[in-house]
Amino acid sequence: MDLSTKIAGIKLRNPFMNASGVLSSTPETLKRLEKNGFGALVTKSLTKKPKSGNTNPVCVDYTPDCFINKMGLPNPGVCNFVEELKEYEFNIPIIGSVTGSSVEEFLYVAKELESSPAVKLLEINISCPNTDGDIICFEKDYLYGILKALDKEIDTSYSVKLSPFTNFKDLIKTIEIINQSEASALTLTNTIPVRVELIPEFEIPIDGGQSGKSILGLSLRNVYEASRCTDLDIIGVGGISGPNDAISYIHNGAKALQVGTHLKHGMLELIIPNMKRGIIEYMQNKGYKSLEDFRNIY
Ligand code: RRO
Repeated sequence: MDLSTKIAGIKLRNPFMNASGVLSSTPETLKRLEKNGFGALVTKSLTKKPKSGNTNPVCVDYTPDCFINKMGLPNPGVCNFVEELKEYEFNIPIIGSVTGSSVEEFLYVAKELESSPAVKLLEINISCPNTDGDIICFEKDYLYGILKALDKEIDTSYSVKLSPFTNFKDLIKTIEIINQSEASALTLTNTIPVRVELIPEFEIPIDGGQSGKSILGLSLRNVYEASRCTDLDIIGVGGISGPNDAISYIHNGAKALQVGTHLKHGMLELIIPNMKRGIIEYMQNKGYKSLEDFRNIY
């Protein structure tokens, strides 16, 4: 059974990736993840300078299979990451996650990642909920400026990672801007910005990003709406914990899938093999030969 797919023309042996930031902060952890059956691996979002991130608690279990995180972009800085990456060889594509707080920083990080032969695609993260400023993807001029700068100076294909929109007209307007750029793909979606109080565990409220099962419906709707207004490849992410979730994302237009929160539950080495097995069973029952046979069917 053929589970292969293509994102930005890059062939993947299967559609599964880890979501950026989940178990992926060093090249060594990516190398360990490679053994767990993924089709591609995504780095932690990288900035120009190293960042230590926020102080604990940075990630709390909120409801079953749902996290709230305020990691605050902890990462070793792009140059250190790329240097360390040279020590490893990968048999699957590495996707470099690019972030920053100015157009110049996005460009700097993208250029550094592009210099690494392991990095086959960039994911432009303009949707981190844990920055000091506004979430970039909601600021159309800023978004346009970043994409124009990338198009001028970067050759590597890229996917743009958006926040989950609740106003779908706004999502479509944002995608219209991305459609004018050289982006090859969309990653939908990042975590939802929320505020929670965990009484009596912590004395202060936590502003952070909500992930896991509780965001599946919203992320899936974003994938569906996007697939109706763009030909960009779509990478679906948000609440995928079993084959049926993965199949839903493909039905609604996704060509690849990222698993995040669920990687922290259960046995890591079984998660992707179990999802693949479930998809193969579904395909056998329906007589499908490839993922394209049941993608975007609505
Ligand atoms: O590091 C984080 O706080 C973080 C990032 Br960069 C992101 O894109 N999404 C998220 O929920 N947390």
